[in-house]
Amino acid sequence: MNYDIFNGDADGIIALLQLRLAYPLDSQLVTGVKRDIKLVQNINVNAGDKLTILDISLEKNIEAVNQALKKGASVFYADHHRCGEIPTDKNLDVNIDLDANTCTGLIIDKLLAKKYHAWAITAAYGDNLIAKADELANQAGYSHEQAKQLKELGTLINYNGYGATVADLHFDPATLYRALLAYPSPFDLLADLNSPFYKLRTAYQDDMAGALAISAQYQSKWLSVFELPDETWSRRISGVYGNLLANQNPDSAHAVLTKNKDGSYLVSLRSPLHHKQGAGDICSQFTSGGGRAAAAGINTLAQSELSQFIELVENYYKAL
Ligand SMILES: [Mn+2]
Repeated sequence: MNYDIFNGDADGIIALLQLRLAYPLDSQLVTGVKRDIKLVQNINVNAGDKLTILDISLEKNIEAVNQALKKGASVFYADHHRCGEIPTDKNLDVNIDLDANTCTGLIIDKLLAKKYHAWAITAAYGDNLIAKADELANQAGYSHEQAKQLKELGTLINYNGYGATVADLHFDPATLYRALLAYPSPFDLLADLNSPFYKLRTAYQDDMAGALAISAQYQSKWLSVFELPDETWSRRISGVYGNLLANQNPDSAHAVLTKNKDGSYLVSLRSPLHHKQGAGDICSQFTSGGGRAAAAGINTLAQSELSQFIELVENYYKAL
């Protein structure tokens, strides 16, 4: 059995998209909302199975990966999140790069010698590596207008991954992946007025209007905190809204809070774009937190922990 296990965001979807455009394979898709990163544990592995795992932290999946290897499966792993100690096994092919200016889509792009380069650039835009993606688009000879289109597409696919459950999303990431597989180039997708791009664009504009109408509940030189209501649209827009805020004010960190059903907060933290560090380490100090240096989150932060969180973030960036 082949399993394609991938994060449900733009980077995860487009990493797999490039791989399967290059090497078509009948596989079972395993994915979820963007925050659902412990995906490897969801499958029942047998000897001889082939697992392709993309854009989810090895550290968070290490037990399931080790178990799969022990059962005789082979694993191809590509990612750019915290990895912890990487096991050595002849059946484990690891392609991990923790550089803050790369993403899984770009790691796969390198392996495929830029075969689906426009898609890879779209993944980089989707993972909010705007400067890097601009540079690659320029090097590849795309016009400013084309780069803008890839940026919008990446942002929209990324936006689709945010939600508490797949039911919050406009497209199940597996469905979106299958729909995108019809387009060897993102420009083909943009040319198709019936493509998911146009549905996502309208939905995004509606959700973003809701977020922009809310002002900061806390603001200092180092951090701004925004709280969105307990609504489906909030859970969809929070991460992308965090990216927008980070791009607007690159010297400050930004946290977007969304109320969970139990009254706790779902937290999206973006480090200042000019200091892409610390977010993952800060969020990891909370039980349900994790992520990368530039972008991280906490699944459940108790209301009573909010002031502690704000203090941690401010002390971290103040000290830089
Ligand atoms: Mn990624």
